[in-house]
Amino acid sequence: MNEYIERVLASVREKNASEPEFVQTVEEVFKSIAPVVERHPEYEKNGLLERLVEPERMFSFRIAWVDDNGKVQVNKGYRCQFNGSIGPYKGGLRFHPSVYSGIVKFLGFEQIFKNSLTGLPIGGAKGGSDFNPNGKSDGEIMRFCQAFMNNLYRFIGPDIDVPAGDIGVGGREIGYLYGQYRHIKGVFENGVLTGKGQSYGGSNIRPEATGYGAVYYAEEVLAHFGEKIEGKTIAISGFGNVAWGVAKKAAQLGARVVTISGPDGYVYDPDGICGEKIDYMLELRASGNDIVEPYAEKYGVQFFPDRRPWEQKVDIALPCATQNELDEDDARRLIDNGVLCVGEISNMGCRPEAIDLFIKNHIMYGPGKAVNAGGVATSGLEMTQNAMHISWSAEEVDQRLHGIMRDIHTQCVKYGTEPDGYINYMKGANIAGF
Ligand code: 2IT
Repeated sequence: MNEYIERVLASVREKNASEPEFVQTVEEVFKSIAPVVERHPEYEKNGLLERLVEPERMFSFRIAWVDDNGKVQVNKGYRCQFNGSIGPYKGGLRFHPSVYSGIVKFLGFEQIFKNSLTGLPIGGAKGGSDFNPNGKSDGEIMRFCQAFMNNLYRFIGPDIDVPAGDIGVGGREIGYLYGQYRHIKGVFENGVLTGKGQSYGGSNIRPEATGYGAVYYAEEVLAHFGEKIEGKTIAISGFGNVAWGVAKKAAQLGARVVTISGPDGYVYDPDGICGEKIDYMLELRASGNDIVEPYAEKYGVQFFPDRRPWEQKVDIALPCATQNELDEDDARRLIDNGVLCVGEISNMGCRPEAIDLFIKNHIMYGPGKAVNAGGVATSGLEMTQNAMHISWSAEEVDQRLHGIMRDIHTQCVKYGTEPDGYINYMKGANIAGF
C-alpha cells in the first residue's frame, strides 16, 4: 500500500485504539481506494485522508428518563456528524446496549460512502444510545425517546442533520422523536427525520426499502453473471424490519428464504418464509422478547439453538442482523456448500477474513454500503417529498429505488472490475463512493 495511506492508517490505529470497529472500517476503505490515492499526489498536500477519518463533529449527551417504577434511569446518547461535504448529515439512530463511540463512528464512516453511492445529496452521520429497548413498556420507550430528543433537537434540522432508524429504532420510535421535536421547536418541520408514519410525511416503501433494495441489488449481481434469483434459496439472519423486507421481495420474485435468526439461534424452514409467515416475523419482533424459537414451534420446523444460519446449504446468504456476524469459518462453510452470492445487508456484516475468502474464491460478494443503500436512499426520497410537500405513490418510490440500486451496481462494476474479469464489489463500492 501507498506510504501516505500507511502513515494515516497507523495514526488512525493509534488514536482510535479503543474503537476496533472504527479502525476495521477505515482499513477496508483505505485498502480499496489505494490505487486512486496513488494517482493523486495532491491528496497528501491537502491532508485529504487525515480529514476524511476525523468526524466533523461528534458529541455525547445524558439521557435521563423515568421508568415505570418511577425511578430515574440514565443512558448515554451519541451523534456523529461525520462528513457534510455533499449534503445535510444523514444516517440512523441505533438503540442497543452495545452502542458506544466506536460503533457510532464506524457506522458514521460507512454512511459517508453509502450515501454518496446513492447519488443523492446527503452527507454521512450516525447516532444512538446504549439504551436496551428489550422488555421496555410502550410508555418507557416514549419517555426515553422524548428525553433523547430534548438533547438532540438543537443539533438537527431538515438542512442540518436528518436522523432515521437503525437497530432498535423503527416507526414507533421515530414517531415519539418527531412528536417531541415538533413540541420543542413549534414548527411542522417534518423533513428533520425520516422513516416517519405516512400520516405525517413518511414515504411509501420506506419500511420495506432496505430489504427490497438489497434483493434488487442481488438480482443485478446475479444477472451480470447470467443467473436469476427465481428458484434460489436464501439464508438470512435477523428477524427485524430489514429481514422482513427481504422475505417479502424474495417471495414475490419466486426465491425461497429458508432461515431467520435471533440471539437465541436460528430457524430453518425449507418451504420458505412466505405469506402469513412473513407477517408473523413482525409479530415476533413486536413482542419485544428478541427470540425466534416461537416461529419453529408455530410452523413445526427445526430450531437450532445458539447457532448461525450460515451452516445451511443455500445459493445466497444475506446477513441482516449486525456487524461482524459472519466470520471466516462461516465463510468457509458457505463456500464448501456451493454458495453463489453473499450480500451484506447489515453494516459491516462480515469479518475481514471472511471477505478475503469470498474474494479469493471469486464468490459474488456485495458490501453493506452498496447492498443496504436502498434504506437511506429511500430516506433521501422521503426528504425530497417533504421539501416539496407532496407524497409519491408506492409505485413511483419503488421505481426510483429500483433505479438507484441499478445505478449503484453499475458504478461498482465500473470501479471494481479486476483484470481477470472478477468483480470486486467492495473495491468498486468504496472507490465509487469516495
Ligand atoms: O444504515 C443505514 O443506512 C440506516 N440505518 C438508514 C439510515 C437512514 O437515514 O435512513
